[in-house]
Amino acid sequence: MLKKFILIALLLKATATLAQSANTYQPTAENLAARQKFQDMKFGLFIHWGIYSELGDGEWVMNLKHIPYDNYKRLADFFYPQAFNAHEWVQFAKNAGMKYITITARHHDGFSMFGTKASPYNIVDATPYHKDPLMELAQECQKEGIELHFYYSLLDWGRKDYAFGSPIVDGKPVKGDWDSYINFMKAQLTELITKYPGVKGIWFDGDWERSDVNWHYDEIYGLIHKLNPAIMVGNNHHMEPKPGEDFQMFEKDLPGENNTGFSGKSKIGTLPLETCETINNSWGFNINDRSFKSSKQIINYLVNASGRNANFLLNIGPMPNGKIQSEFTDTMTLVGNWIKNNGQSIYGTRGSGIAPQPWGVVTQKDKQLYVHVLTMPQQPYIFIPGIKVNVKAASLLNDNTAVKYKQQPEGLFIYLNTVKADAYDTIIKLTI
Ligand code: JFZ
Repeated sequence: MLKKFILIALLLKATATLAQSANTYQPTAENLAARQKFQDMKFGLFIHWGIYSELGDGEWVMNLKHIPYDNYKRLADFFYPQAFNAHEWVQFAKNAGMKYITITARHHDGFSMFGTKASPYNIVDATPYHKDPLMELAQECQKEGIELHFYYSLLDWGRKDYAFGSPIVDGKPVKGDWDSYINFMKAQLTELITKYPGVKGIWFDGDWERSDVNWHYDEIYGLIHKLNPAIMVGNNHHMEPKPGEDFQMFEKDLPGENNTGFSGKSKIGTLPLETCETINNSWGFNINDRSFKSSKQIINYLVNASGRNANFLLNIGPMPNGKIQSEFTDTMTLVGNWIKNNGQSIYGTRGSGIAPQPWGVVTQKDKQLYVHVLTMPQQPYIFIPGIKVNVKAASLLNDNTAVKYKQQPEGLFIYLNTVKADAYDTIIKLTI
């Protein structure tokens, strides 16, 4: 009886400490510095690349086309990205004005795009390529001063230990071995963080498939921060951030919007923000998808994200041979040229606290406010409500010509009649 009581008391204490440790995540000074740097970068390249790329139908192709796992696995037998060149990818990102790369280390299909001891189903051991592109990318990123983050899927369409709650789907078991699966992920995450130089973030996805389950985030996030306290942990669970996370992400929505239906539960919190969108309608390579966004649309999205205090992570799906299709390169060259001239109004800025307006947004860096007029208004002026600080000067960012303005208690009027409108974004710099 007494023994039983002591056991229960001990158990209760253990659960209490566990719950506490999960809820009392204290980011280290290095982590807080990493968050600032993350926010300064503003623009990142998202890359979805895997054996699914071979089928040219997106990263969900196994699921969408009902390809049994054992058939799908054959894609590994002939995955040979002969034209993959880490230097080209990093140059693509740099030329586009991007400061970091987030790449799929393992997507829902469960195939590891890196060399791993935790599973033979990986690019080094299971393909004739026998090389580790993520290692080459990590080294190249370090050399070129680009931050590297890894996308990592929580859900897995192939592993036997990844338990499904519902009846068997395409041969996936109902009963798994959850502890084994969690340990597998911890082993892989340890490799990703300790073996690859300069990794700065982990981008989790797939929680939403089994939102009922205990993902052991306290252990997983705890492990990541123990291995490297500065790592930025984010999770695409479409909910409010959980303890142990370092940034909050939005998928296909600017913070505050919910066009996708994904962002309904994610109230904007206090962590750094990031929103992802893709260059056409697909994440992984899709040979039929020609709904390419224009350079103007991409710049618009970047500016709108910056004005809402968020980073923009723009996705491309490279081809199975490792090449990036020319349409993407062409568009991103235009975006990069624009950023070369206007980057000071984006990089290192924060949201100004001024709400988005029908004509655009305002970003801020120290004593500068950058007024981004994305849509020229009908009337020859714009009004910025609620500017209380004294505006000392206003000029056009691209040629420094003075811009007329009038400050009133209710806000600031900026007169555009003498201003030459820019095709992408007319930027007026205010000194406060
Ligand atoms: C997820 C992935 O499934 C997708 O393949 C891609 O990697 C993207 C960036 O992230 O997309 C989702 C996630 C959740 C839902 C839909 C798409 N959802 O909850 O409906």
